[in-house]
Amino acid sequence: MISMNAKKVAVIMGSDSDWPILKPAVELLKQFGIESEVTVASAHRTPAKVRTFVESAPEKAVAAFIIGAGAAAHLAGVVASYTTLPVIGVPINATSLNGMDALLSTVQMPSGIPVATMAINGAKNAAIFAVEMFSIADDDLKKQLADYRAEMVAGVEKKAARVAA
Ligand code: RP5
Repeated sequence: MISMNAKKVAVIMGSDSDWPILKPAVELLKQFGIESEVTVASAHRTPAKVRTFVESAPEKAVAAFIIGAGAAAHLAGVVASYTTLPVIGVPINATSLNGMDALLSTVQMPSGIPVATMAINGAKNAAIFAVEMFSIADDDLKKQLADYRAEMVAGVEKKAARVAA
């Protein structure tokens, strides 16, 4: 059984070439004090590794997955098939189709096995979404999210003032 304190995020990418896109998500999680475990495993090239990693996640206190993959990006869906923990998918722009291939492969899941799909290369939103889920039962994370929003507003206002000057 997952403890209410289980807040680790497992981050899986289909290739090491996806890391520059996923790295900001891991950094953002760290900023919120959320631990992550990162690995490279491919639905196509290393399917056995994917299954073993996902099935061992609960005993490592993993409470959600962030999955990034490009091309025919089945990885998030395959991960979702092995777990009932929430799976957040990040389609990655890795081919001449500019990420549309990955977006459609990630988002068009058959009914019953959901993947919460972010924008193409939208890794930071994946991290924020995970923090939002964890914040449901964590007032400190709620406060951190409110501060993060307030900083965003201040940043936008600062830029707006520059435009208006
Ligand atoms: C996918 O194919 C990976 O997630 C990556 O986005 C894409 C290209 O992989 P490499 O050929 O760079 O290893 O499986």
